[in-house]
Amino acid sequence: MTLLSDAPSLAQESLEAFWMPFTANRQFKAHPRMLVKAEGMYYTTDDGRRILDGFAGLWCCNAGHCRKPIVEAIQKQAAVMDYAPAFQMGQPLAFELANRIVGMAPDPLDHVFFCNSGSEAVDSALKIAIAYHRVRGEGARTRLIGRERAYHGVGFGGISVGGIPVNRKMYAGAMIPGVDHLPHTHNLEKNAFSRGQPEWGAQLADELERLVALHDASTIAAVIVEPMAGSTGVLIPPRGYLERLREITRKHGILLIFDEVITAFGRMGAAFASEVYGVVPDMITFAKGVTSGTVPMGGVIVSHDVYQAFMSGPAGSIELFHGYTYSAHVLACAAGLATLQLYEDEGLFARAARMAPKLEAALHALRGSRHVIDIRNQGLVGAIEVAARPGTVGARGFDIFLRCFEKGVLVRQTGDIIALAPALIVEDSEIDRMASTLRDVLAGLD
Ligand code: PXG
Repeated sequence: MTLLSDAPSLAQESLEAFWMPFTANRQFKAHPRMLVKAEGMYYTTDDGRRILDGFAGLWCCNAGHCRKPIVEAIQKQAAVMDYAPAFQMGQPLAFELANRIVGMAPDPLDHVFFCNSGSEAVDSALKIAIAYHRVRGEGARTRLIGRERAYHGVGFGGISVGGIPVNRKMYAGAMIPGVDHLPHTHNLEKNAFSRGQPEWGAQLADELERLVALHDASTIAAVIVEPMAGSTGVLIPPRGYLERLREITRKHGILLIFDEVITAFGRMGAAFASEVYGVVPDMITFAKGVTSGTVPMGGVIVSHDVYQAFMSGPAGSIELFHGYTYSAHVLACAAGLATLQLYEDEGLFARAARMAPKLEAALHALRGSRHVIDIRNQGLVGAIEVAARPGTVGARGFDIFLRCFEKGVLVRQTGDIIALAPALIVEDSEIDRMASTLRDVLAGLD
């Protein structure tokens, strides 16, 4: 067996066939950055360099890489039962994992629908919301409200409620109808260099009242937001904002969906961001951290009322015509159970909360570095925004990403924002190294 870490570097022409996702393919294929091994907080490249992972892969490897209990659980399960059909058949790990997740979720969220990614979780949640109203006799409630700058994955539902222009414009005419958007909450004039939740902006949630007045509540199925908007460049919710969204949605019988694909499983210093912000939605989408990124898995946790609304037809009938071949895949379930156990055994959510002030201090110490126009953070998430080079949005951000990688630190770039989201096992010294690398890179940047 050839281990990945023993494989020779690929020749240039072997890089052509793979059309890489969300990647500058031509730039990458001219200057490949190839990872071949991972352990704890570190990757190893094909030329043998150790890279400090400042982003938990892509917001997902919350327990750190190649953790033994998770690896062994996957290996063992693969040899016992590789796959079991998910429709009209069951396997025990799926039920066990659902129970475990429900045990961590806020009341009254008590049922889990499984899928394989964040995008599928979002599309599942949106479909459940629309179907929920219909089974209750409110079939006119089909409208969905998202938010500017939101990222809800890449399905047609997700890009429709999403608010990232480059992800939408190519497909503008093909998106699902009946969607509107709240304004985003980013405001540098009011909130630059906030630590934790910014003070200004709760009133932006009142825009929902305006949309309700325009469309009428009887046409609106759900509002979906990321409690902390990650992918767009880390937008922490203003104080009082999520509470107000909850109030308004409840008042009008509109379901509130928190997309916690990034924020669930420890990222914000608790199992769910819902807990951190003290706001309970009707549904929570999750993915990524549930298996610490090891095996693809996603899901939707729904409230008691939402689930029960579907349990009303003839007993032998299928209640929801939705699901995936790999819903609750047995390897993902094995990985999920081992991951959640590891989070508990090592107290990693509490650890994230303990390390958060360290990350905050290290990042805010970069205030005053060249080009920096904002620094923001909460939990084990932080971002540094730099001024764009005139006429070339994102170019400076991409340079920072490349230079950090050259210096052995993996960060994530979105436009001119650099985000950090290390695994929850991160040590003080590793946070210091991320910050000092950024400081050096910023100092030498034009
Ligand atoms: N919802 C949210 C809130 C997400 O952050 C998805 C849905 C989609 O998940 P899948 O598993 O379909 O990719 C995401 C994914 C980044 C970055 O750099 C963010 C994501 C994925 C990759 C990169 O910020 N978020």
